[in-house]
Amino acid sequence: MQLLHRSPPCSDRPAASCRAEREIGVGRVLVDDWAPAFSPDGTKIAYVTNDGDREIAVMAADGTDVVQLTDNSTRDSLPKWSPDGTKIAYEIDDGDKEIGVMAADGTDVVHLTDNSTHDTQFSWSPDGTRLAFVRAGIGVMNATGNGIRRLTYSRDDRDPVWSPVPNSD
Ligand SMILES: [Ca+2]
Ligand SMILES: [Ca+2]
Ligand SMILES: [Ca+2]
Repeated sequence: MQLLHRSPPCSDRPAASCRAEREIGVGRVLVDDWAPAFSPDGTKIAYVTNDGDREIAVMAADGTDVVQLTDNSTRDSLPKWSPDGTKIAYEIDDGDKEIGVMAADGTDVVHLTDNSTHDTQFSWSPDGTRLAFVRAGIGVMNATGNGIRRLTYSRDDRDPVWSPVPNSD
């Protein structure tokens, strides 16, 4: 098993310390990046890298085979693998926040939302067909971006989490 860790925000610490805290430790390989997410099969790690704005990248779980998946002028962050490992949802900050999804190789990018409100804190349903998210309350949409339903309207409602599917084995 492997354990990755994410350190607290840098706040007012010196830049060098901040940089160190943002490194992802993979065995002895350290990467100056953050927000790591293991693929469901444990073979890959998606993470956020910074080239001025932010991009999503993927590497093998041993820190090799780095591939940058996005290359654009928006701030892309918070990669989350679909349960079957074929897609990665991520946050796109274009001034407000949007939710995007792409194939795990960086192709087939779809912006699931495109508006002037913040769409964030998304969570894949266990069957991979839907995403819960936060837009001034909790919402749910199909993983294709359509069928948006707003469930609550309180800005205090955050971090939606799906119940697990009972194991049928
Ligand atoms: Ca970017
Ligand atoms: Ca927008
Ligand atoms: Ca938005």
